[in-house]
Amino acid sequence: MTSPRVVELRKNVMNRHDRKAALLRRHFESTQTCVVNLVSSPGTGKTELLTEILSALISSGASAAALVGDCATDNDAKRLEASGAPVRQIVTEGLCHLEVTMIDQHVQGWDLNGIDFLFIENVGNLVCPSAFDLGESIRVVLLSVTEGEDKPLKYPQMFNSADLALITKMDLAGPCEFDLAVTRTNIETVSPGIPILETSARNPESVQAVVDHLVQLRQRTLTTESVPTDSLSIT
Ligand SMILES: Nc1nc2c(ncn2[C@@H]2O[C@H](COP(=O)(O)OP(=O)(O)OP(=O)(O)O)[C@@H](O)[C@H]2O)c(=O)[nH]1
Ligand SMILES: [Mg+2]
Repeated sequence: MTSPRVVELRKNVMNRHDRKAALLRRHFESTQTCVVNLVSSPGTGKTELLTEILSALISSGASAAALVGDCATDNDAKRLEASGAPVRQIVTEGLCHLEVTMIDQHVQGWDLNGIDFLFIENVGNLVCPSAFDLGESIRVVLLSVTEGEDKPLKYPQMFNSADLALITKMDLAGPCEFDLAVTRTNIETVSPGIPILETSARNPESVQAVVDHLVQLRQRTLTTESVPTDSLSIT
């Protein structure tokens, strides 16, 4: 008779996370900060692409910052800082995903009113991050040409919880004998209607296409009504 109690406890913890994430999302809306959560398996190219996206946004006059989660090291924060954006590393000490409390803690001291885009590079993992709402406005899933076309079918939650899918490292598609049509069909199967963009961190036009798409999504997600920040309490 112990298993129903375990399930009940997990449900309560998740409810607490979701409530906190909803509050944090309202806070980000009140500062007009578009929060983008990047999820993928390890090594898909999140850091390399995000560095290019941050540079392109900053060159266009937008303001952008990034949080990056890893089990250990601040390697990725150091790489992202090359873009000129403010960056903070979240070291999870083995935890396989980021949680909303970590986001809340790591944005402390930043004036969010001056940040148009806050990117969150999640821990590389194609399972756990899909279950954790970080208060983001947009979730982006990345899949590289080296990972195999079947990943969307094997990890459907990661794809059907996302708002945008990026197929990365397209410069390697030929040598990897990557089947783009099959991959697109597989993504469509688990997440009908999701926009899909093909990218390479080494192709500035493909980076710009992602930036343009994110700018459009930001316009759509921003609420017209501003929420007074002093009415929000994140505990
Ligand atoms: N050819 C090619 N290589 C890429 C591209 N993007 C990333 N890489 C390489 O792929 C490797 C992994 O890239 P990262 O950006 O570290 O991947 P990541 O998803 O941030 O990895 P984790 O943070 O460990 O999950 C590195 O050696 C990159 O140089 C790309 O568009 N084309
Ligand atoms: Mg990375």
